[in-house]
Amino acid sequence: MLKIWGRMSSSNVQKVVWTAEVLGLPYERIDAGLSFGITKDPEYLAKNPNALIPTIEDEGFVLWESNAICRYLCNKAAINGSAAAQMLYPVELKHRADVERWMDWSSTALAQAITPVFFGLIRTAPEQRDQASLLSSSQKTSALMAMLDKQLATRDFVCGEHLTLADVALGSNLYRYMVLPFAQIGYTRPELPALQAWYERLGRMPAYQAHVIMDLV
Ligand SMILES: N[C@@H](CCC(=O)N[C@@H](CS)C(=O)NCC(=O)O)C(=O)O
Repeated sequence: MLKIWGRMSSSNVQKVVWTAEVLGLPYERIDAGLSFGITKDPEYLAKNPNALIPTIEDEGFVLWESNAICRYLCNKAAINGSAAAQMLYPVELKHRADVERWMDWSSTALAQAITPVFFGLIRTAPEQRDQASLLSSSQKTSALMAMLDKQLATRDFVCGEHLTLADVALGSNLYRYMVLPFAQIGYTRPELPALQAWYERLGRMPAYQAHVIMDLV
């Protein structure tokens, strides 16, 4: 059976579990990372020398990097004729490139922008926070969310009218953006109506409710 290492509070683990759920794949998840440890054990490092989560093992094949894992799971399910896989990761060349573009953007732009304010507000004591850096991170994240808002003004999901891996890659940090206690640093999120509507659309999906919507830790 597919094995997934990683704690559920990780946005990158959430993507993998969400993908497995939409594909209907049976899996075993092993808590790892932060207080769960494991990532620096020699056995784990042999699988993932980054000492990061997630990592998967599927029939002896080991893979890390969350976006690569999501694509692998879809590609494998598609070989077995899964309609869900073809929905999540479209085969048409340009549609697929669009999905991959937003997946890359999720890791290289959005995750980089939001991480300082996420760590500052959730994992740092108030007296140790760097207010200027957290404000800057909030503003950068909002600027990127405004781009997404524009993209979503003419479609229900990031790459069209149905859920794809682009939504999965972006959805965890979207949740964080929606619920982070920005007021603690005197910041107010801008009104972004299409982003809000997309968030509510994802929020009606069982896998998002079960694996993304949770207390931030
Ligand atoms: N680019 C990697 C990033 C992996 C990553 O940074 N994982 C974080 C959690 S989101 C981690 O392992 N943090 C250390 C820990 O949990 O111990 C991916 O997408 O898989």
